[in-house]
Amino acid sequence: MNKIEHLGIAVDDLDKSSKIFELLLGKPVYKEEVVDSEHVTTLFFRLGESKIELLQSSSEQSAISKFIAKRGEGIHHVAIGVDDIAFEMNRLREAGFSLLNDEPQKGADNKLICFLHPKSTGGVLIELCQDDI
Ligand code: CMX
Repeated sequence: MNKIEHLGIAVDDLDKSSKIFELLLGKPVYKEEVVDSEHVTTLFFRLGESKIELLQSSSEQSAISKFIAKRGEGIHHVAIGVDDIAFEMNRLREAGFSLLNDEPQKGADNKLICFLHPKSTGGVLIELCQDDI
């Protein structure tokens, strides 16, 4: 595990929230991506070695839609960069964490990803991310 790769923030309205974060961070969005498999549209800001990802739901089935209905807008997940996602998934599974995927999945921003259930991590949704190159 090598860094906080990004913080994911669930928002109702990407246009409105991207203006707030552009003003806050003093820089523009560098990437917008629709992730059909997750039913979300995402925007990314660079922040040193890390990023901030804004996530807006594109369907009522999405995890973001459910999260906002229950908890409102705000920090949704912490993504940790890893060198070897298969190794970390095995290590965490053996340590008793609850992984939401058996195999790494393709995620936004050219990453291989795996989520850990927040019930096994003290209430924080954790995403593992490895560069998919
Ligand atoms: N952070 C912390 N807790 C969370 C959470 C989150 N992001 N999302 C849900 N929870 C909590 C809920 O509050 C609830 O707790 P209580 O039982 O105490 O009320 C519990 O987890 C179960 O929540 P739920 O609303 O019933 O939701 P589900 O169990 O259906 O799903 C989860 C929860 C984490 C399994 C699901 O959101 C998931 O699969 N997430 C991974 C995928 C994802 O988040 N995709 C969007 C981002 C994609 C991207 O980054 O590109």
